[in-house]
Amino acid sequence: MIGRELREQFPILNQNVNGYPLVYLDSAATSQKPHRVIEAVKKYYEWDNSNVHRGVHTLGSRATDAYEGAREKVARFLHAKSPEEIVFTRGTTTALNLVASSYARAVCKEGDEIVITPMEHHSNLIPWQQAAKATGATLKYIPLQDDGTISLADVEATITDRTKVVSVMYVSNVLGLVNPIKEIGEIAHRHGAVMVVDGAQSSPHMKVDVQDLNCDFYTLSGHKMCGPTGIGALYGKKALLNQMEPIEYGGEMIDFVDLYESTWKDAPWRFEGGTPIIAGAVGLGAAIDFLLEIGMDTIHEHERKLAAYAYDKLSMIDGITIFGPEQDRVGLVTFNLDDIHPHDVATVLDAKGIAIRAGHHCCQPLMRWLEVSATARASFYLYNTEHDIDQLVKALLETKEYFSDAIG
Ligand code: 7TS
Repeated sequence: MIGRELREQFPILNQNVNGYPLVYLDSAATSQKPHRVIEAVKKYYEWDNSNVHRGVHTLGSRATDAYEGAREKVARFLHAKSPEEIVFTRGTTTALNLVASSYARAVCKEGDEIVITPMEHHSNLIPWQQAAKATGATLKYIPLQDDGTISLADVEATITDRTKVVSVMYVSNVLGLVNPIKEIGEIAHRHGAVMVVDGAQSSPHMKVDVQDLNCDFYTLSGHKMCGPTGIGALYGKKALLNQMEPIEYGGEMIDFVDLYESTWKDAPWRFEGGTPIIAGAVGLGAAIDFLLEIGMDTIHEHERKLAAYAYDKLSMIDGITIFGPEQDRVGLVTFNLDDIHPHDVATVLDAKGIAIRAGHHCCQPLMRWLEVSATARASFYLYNTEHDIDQLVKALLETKEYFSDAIG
C-alpha cells in the first residue's frame, strides 16, 4: 500500500490550498506526518507524560520505557549493534555539530585534514569549517565531476594519511544522487580517518545498514521521515562515542558531581544533558514502525519510479534545465525554467496549491558550482503519485505561458 492509498493516513494532505487540492512536493524540506505518529505523541502526553530516568513512580517508568524503547527502534532501523550507539539529538544539524565539536576538535591538530565535498548541505559544511579553523586543520574538498557525481579516483587523490575526518552526504538534497559512501569510507579507513555520513536525505527513503556501510558516524532527522520536528539521532560506533567529551553539561548526563570535579555517564546518555525530547522520540519510534511496516525497499522503489517519471516529463518542457545526473536518481528533481526566478515559479505554483521549494537549499557553494543563484525543487515521498507530477508539469507549462505573456 503506497502512493494514493497511503494519502488518507496523512490528514494534512486532505485539504485545499488557494482553492486547489494540495499537492505537496516539498518532503526533502520536511515530510508530512501520518495519523499514527500524531496519535502516538498525543497518547504519550495524555497517558504517559513524565520525566525520564529519575522518577520511581509508574508514569516515570512508562516514560523511560517509551524513550529508551524509541532508542531501540532507531538502533534496529539503522542496524546498529546496540541502542547505546544511538544518541538522540535535535536532528542532523545538531548531530553533525556534536561530532565536529567533540570528536574533530579533540582529534585534529595543525596540518591534519578534514575532507568533505562541495555538494554538502551547510549543516555538513560549516561545522567542519569551524572545526578546521579552531584546530588549524585544513579543510579539503573532493571535486565534483561535470554531472555532479563523485569519482573514487578523486576520493583517492584527496584523502591522505593526514586526513582525520571524511564527512559526506549519502543522498544529495539538490542533485538527487546517491554517493558511494561505503567505498569512500573504505578509502578513509585505509588512511586512518573516520567516516561521517550525513543521512538526512537517505534515512527517510532507503534501507540503511550502518554495519554494512561500516561508517563511524551517521545522522538522521526525524521530521524528514514522518516523525515530529525537534528529534533526530546520531549513530556512532560505541568506542568512538565513549572516547568523546560531552559538549553540553547539566542534569542527567553525569555519573558523580563534586564541587570542583564531575564525571560523566557512558554514551549515549553523556550527550543528553537536561530533560530530553521525550515526546519527539516517541513520535520518531512510531514513524519508524510505520516506515518499516511499508518496507524501506518498497518506499525506495516507489520514489525511484516517481523520480524517473518526473525526470522524463519535466525534461520535455521547453526551456527547462534539470540539475544532477540523469540516471540512478532518488525522489527529487531540481530545476530552473527559462530565466524565470525560481521564487516566482514557486509563487505561481503555490497559487495553484502546489508546494515546492525554491532557493539555495542551504547549499550555497553547490549553487556557485552550478553557476546559479537559486533553483526550484520538487521532492517526493511515499504519499506522492504520478498524478502529483502531472499537476506539477501542467502548472509549469502555465507558468511559462504566464511569464511569456507578461514579457511579450
Ligand atoms: N543534511 C542534508 C543533506 C539536508 O538535506 C538537510 C536539510 C540537513 C542536513 C539539515 O537537517 P535538519 O533536520 O537538521 O534541518 N535539508 C533541507 C532541504 O533540503 N530543504 O529544507 C531543509
